[in-house]
Amino acid sequence: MTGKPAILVYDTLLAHIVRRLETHFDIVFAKRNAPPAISPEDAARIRGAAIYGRFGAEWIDILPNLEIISHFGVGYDGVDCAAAARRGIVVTNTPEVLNDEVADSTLGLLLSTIHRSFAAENWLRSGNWLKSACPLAPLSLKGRTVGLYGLGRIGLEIAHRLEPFKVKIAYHTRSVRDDVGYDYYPSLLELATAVDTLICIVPGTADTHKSVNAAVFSALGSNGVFISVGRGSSVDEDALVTALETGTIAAAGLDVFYDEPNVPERLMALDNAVLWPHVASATVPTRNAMGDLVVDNIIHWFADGKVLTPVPETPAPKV
Ligand code: NAP
Ligand code: 8YV
Repeated sequence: MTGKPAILVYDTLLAHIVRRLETHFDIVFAKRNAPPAISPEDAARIRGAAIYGRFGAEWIDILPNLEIISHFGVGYDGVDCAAAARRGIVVTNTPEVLNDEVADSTLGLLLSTIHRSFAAENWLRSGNWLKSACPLAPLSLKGRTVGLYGLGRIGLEIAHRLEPFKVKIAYHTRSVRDDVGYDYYPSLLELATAVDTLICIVPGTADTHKSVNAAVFSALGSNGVFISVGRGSSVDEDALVTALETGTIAAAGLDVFYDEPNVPERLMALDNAVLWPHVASATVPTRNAMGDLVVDNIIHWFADGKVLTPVPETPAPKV
């Protein structure tokens, strides 16, 4: 022990983060998605945590001197912010630095889903092209109306990227925005009824939990395309699979799932679904930028008691 503040770090966190943290702090590694396994001595000396995904009361309650939880990712639905707030612990996340990457990925997922790029490449790689032309993609982006469920930092970047594709754009959020000209719908069902393409980019919360359900898919319709890049918890995944199997909707492109990394076999068997392993922000430059924000929040906290990006549930002095 060096007398430096001790930081608990999930063992699968980006190496870039660990390298930077090691120069300033003592590191105590912990297994992610496993019950806490830490000595009482280490638990007592830990003052910060660099984590991602789940970090619940089972961790917070055994770290008596924890001051900051720095989450790698803008969505921090796995962190028990209520438990942190009760203890006066600040939680930080990594907003803004990934907006463009996720928006770019979303357009890629949308186009891959509509043009069935995966099927076309498989057609070539399997040698079928030597025998016959690749089957036509049944759908096109041309003439579509795209609804955004969520129009925040990332949703707005997605909308801006959609404009050159000459599609109509609409959205549903809890409060209407006065800085955009897109059609607003006060409910998700009304939005789904009005569009043929739905992009989910809302946080995982109690309100959004399984909000994209069978009624929404029915309203989206048989020419419907569903793109999921927010949280899998916002989607009734059984209803989605059934909608794809029965032709209630035409296709889906999914970057997030209800029980990651587990994906239902019924979904894996479908040829009208594009499935990505939660990679919308997964490029080296963007993940390094996210990682820098994780580290800089911790460095600032111990240097001057301020942070760059506190979450709303645990307000703290900002740099
Ligand atoms: P943000 O700026 O906070 O935007 C969230 C948007 O969702 C806002 O427009 C908000 O508007 C809307 N919203 C929230 N709750 C709602 C509800 N119950 N009903 C309708 N609309 C609701 O967040 P962001 O930075 O854009 O990120 C959004 C989410 O994307 C993150 O929380 C994360 O879960 C996910 N994400 C996924 C990836 C990936 O790799 N796939 C990467 C980054 C982020 P109102 O407050 O007006 O309702
Ligand atoms: C990351 C994300 O994959 O930022 C988010 O909310 O979903 C992605 O950028 C994830 O948070 C890292 O676990």
